Amino acid sequence: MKPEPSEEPGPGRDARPDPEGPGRTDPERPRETDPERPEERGAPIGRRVLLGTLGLGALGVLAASPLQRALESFLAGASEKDPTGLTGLLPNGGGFRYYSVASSVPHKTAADYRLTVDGLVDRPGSYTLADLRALPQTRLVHDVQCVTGWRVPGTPFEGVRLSHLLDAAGVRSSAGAIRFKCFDGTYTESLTLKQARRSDVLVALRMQDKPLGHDHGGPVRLYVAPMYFYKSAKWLSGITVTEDVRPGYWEERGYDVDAWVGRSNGRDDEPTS
Ligand SMILES: Nc1nc2c(c(=O)[nH]1)N[C@H]1C(S)=C(S)[C@@H](COP(=O)(O)O)O[C@H]1N2
Ligand SMILES: [Mo]
Repeated sequence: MKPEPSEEPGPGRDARPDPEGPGRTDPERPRETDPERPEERGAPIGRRVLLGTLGLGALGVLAASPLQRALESFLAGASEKDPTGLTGLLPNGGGFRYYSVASSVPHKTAADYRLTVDGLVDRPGSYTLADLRALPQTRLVHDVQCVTGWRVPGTPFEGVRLSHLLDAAGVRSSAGAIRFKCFDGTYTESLTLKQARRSDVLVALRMQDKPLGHDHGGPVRLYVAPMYFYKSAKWLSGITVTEDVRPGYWEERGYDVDAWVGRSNGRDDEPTS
């Protein structure tokens, strides 16, 4: 049996851009009537509990790993829709939701993980996990905000500043943007060079003061503190310096390329950085 993905579906599924822009949706509207906003196809709590059992649980088993993951996805999904907030007190709620546009993602360890840096640079190269761990680490604590509405307060991320890797590679003067690739084989992201050089943009190795687990995009994910969480590409495998910005996976499907929290996607959330 093929489980129905309940969140951010895989390529080709309801993946049409919303001509009005994602932010125009009334958040109170039943989400399942709005296929143009794939990230938001949730359901009120009653339906969500039922769907969670059939859908999110199955997704957890399929795309993530064990029961624990399925439980977390389920509880996080439930707490997002629960006006009382009581489910937020349940163990393992966490506030995070598991998202992957790929139905399965290979696991990478210190033995086989590589991050390549190439494109418009003088010194293209490749980093192992040990290489990245040996570089200066920066720890930042900000709220995480997903464009579908959920927010997780004060989450520590730690890793190497992207600007450090760019400086090490020697970015050429013709460069204007960065393209990010992921080892899930599907997801992509982008930043302008100016955004990428900000001190609150990390190639993150740790989250919540633990090594980044597979479900959160480990061993290495991008972390773009001031932007909606879709910018923070999980399972980061490639950094390519380009001339111009190329829209990423969700951006080709209607999300804003400049994803500042509170100043994009038609939303007015409190900034995160
Ligand atoms: N490779 C990859 N990165 C991704 C995504 C994805 O589907 N694949 N989803 C994005 C979105 S929309 C969000 S909200 C966050 C979710 O991160 P989490 O699964 O750690 O909660 O990852 C972002 N990075
Ligand atoms: Mo998101």
